[in-house]
Amino acid sequence: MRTPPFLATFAFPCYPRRMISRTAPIFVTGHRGMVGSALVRRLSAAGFENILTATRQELDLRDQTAVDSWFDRERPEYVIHAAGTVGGIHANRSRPADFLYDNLMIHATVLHSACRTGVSKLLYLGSSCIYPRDCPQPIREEYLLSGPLEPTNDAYAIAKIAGLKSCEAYRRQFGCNFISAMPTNLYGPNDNFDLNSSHVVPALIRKFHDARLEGAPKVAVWGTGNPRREFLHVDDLADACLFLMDRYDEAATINVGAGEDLAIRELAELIRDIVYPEAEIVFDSSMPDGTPRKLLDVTRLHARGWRHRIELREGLAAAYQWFCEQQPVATQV
Ligand code: GFB
Repeated sequence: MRTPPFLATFAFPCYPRRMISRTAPIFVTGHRGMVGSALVRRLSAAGFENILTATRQELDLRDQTAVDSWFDRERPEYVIHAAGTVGGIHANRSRPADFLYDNLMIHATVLHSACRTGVSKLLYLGSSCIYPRDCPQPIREEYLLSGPLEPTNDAYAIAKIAGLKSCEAYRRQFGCNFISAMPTNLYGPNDNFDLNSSHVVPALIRKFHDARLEGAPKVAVWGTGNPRREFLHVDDLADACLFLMDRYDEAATINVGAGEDLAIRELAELIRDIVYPEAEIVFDSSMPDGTPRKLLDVTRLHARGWRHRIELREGLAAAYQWFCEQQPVATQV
């Protein structure tokens, strides 16, 4: 697979010890999404020769019978479980039943089939929203279930916590090497830029871009701008996933992040300076702020030798370049 130009500069290290086979079949669920497509790029670049994927039309991951048949036929050796129904704060607040049902079903069927067919190793991807709304910062993995969740995404969080606990349960009962990682807020190519369902980075990239095309002087940022968020480029996450598949076999979940955060106001200014420096930022207090802060403690991952490589400003510029490359030529500026 040709490395897209905007990724050419993000050369990733080749970790010294290879722990999983590069020839055995490895199933990446959700391969068309932002995380799944980054995983396929990273695994291909690392020399994996047998990457298995299935579109939603080919395989409804909520259907246990269909998932069982697929696993019986394809017999993956490894699984990286990136599929899910995901979205930003507004989507989570508007569709809690969808987020709960879809994500519970998707991980239940995949983990059940993976255990039944003897998958050697599975990596389950959760989310930083699983941690209590007001836990100490930075958030350590052991803070899980130590307090109430953020109401705007508690349904999704419960589903992701169930997935994490399922990995532990299959390990305890059947000895499955199912590991789990909790990524922070992600951004990058193949993100969702729909303004009603997206996360903040793609939403602001789209808003500033459209405002510049239309000559609109102001751009509305939701909430107060005071909440703080940590952001990790999705290609760093994919690299961390390969690192964990090669070198992490513990039951405990592990945080994956950049280890630094900024206020939404500062993020908006960064994206404005990249996309539309003349724009005026206004804040829409009718929209929710959500969790005040969710900075992950990544000490355990750093101690094992992995660190992110794509800094936020550079990553945002690459994400905007990718976004522009997807626009019809007529609208590119
Ligand atoms: O990225 P986001 O939607 O999700 O919002 P969360 C982050 C912050 O950006 C919130 C603000 O304080 C939003 O109010 N924000 C400002 C905006 N302008 C916008 C905008 O135009 N669009 C959006 N979407 N936000 C998600 C969870 O929480 O974090 C998911 O809902 C998942 O389930 C994800 O866990 C990692 O960071 O608040």
